[in-house]
Amino acid sequence: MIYNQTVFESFIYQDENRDPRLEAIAAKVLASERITPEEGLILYSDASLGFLGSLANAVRERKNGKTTYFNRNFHIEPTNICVFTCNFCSYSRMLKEKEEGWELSLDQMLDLVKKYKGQPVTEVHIVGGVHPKMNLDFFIRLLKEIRMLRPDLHIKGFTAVELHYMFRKAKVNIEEGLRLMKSAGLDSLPGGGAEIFDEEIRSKICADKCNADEWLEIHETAHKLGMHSNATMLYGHIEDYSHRIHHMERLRQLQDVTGGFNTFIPLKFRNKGNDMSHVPEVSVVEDLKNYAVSRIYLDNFSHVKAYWPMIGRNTAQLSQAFGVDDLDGTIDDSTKIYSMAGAEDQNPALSTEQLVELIRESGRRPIERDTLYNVIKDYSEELSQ
Ligand code: V47
Ligand code: SF4
Repeated sequence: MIYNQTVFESFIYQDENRDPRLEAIAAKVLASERITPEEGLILYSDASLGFLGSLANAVRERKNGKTTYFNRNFHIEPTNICVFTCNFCSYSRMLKEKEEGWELSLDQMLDLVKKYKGQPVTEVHIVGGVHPKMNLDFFIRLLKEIRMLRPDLHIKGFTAVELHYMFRKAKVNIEEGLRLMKSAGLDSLPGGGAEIFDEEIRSKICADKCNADEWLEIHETAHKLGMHSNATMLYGHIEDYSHRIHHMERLRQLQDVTGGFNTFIPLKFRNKGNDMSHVPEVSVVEDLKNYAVSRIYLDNFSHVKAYWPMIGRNTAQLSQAFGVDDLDGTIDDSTKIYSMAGAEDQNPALSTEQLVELIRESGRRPIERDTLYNVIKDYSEELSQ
């Protein structure tokens, strides 16, 4: 065990306001036992930030030691035109609002890939709106061409929402569609589109896109075909703690069956420029609490990622003491999803040196990984210099 259990327990049990329910939860977590949904709710409602941080950090260090991972990737966002109307989205434009929208041609996207020729990126992340004219055939061509240009690159692309729409239009079922995408070069799926699985909340924030069962079915099928994927949760809007626990419970259950999820990524709702601007954003304390409860609850997920372009560099640093072991990538400014929603980093770009320094300053061991968490480079050697 990497942490000192006796010191940890005495820290927890000496709390002046000892709560037997929290003590029982801590004992379970330290014994690597799974907590129940009810216990998850107690953590959200009644545990102090210090308690949550200590417990989440114990889980984090048991699973990943002092390591914080990052990768080198770039984004392709084929379009921000979208047939759906998610109320929280600041990014999408409808076809009729074309002046603010973009749609990249196949050649424009391939030019982006060529721009990274010779650069040590290991992943391309393809994500965007849902354009009615960009169909399955178009994306199969894109995947094949990227594969030819960069056979070494891991292609992580297309949320379950995008896939659900393009498969339905092409009249193929989920398994056929995923097999076609996989043989064209798709390696894994990003975690987007999950939002909140509770159908009542979902109907209020993103009524018209694929539902929770469909999202989960696409990920389950991908896992069965040997593809990995991520899972997100959009939090801090009109949901309550019970909806977050329900969301994570469904993910935990699927992960028990397939083991195909790499990483859990909580996404903080940002309120600029969308139809939910009247909903205030939650505090940094709430962000840290949420990372910690996720880390404790999702006992079968190896990694919890803080997506720094959205929460900012300072919270990203702090999050590593609250369960987070992954800070995504050294992305350049090729993503607009968060800058359009009011994120801290309007032009998200961090060099490898800056990201390594940010991790090092937090007392963690920076390791560059590939998409599947194979180690590319251990930067801890450079720590002592
Ligand atoms: O599903 C949209 C979110 C997601 C807002 O898998 C918003 O490695 C906050 O899934 N405030 C797409 N969030 C991005 C995504 C992602 C990002 C980074 C890494 C990975 C990965 C996946 O963006 C959407 C939605 O939940 N989003 N608008 C907003 N206003
Ligand atoms: Fe479209 Fe995705 Fe925005 Fe929803 S979140 S409107 S599906 S781009």
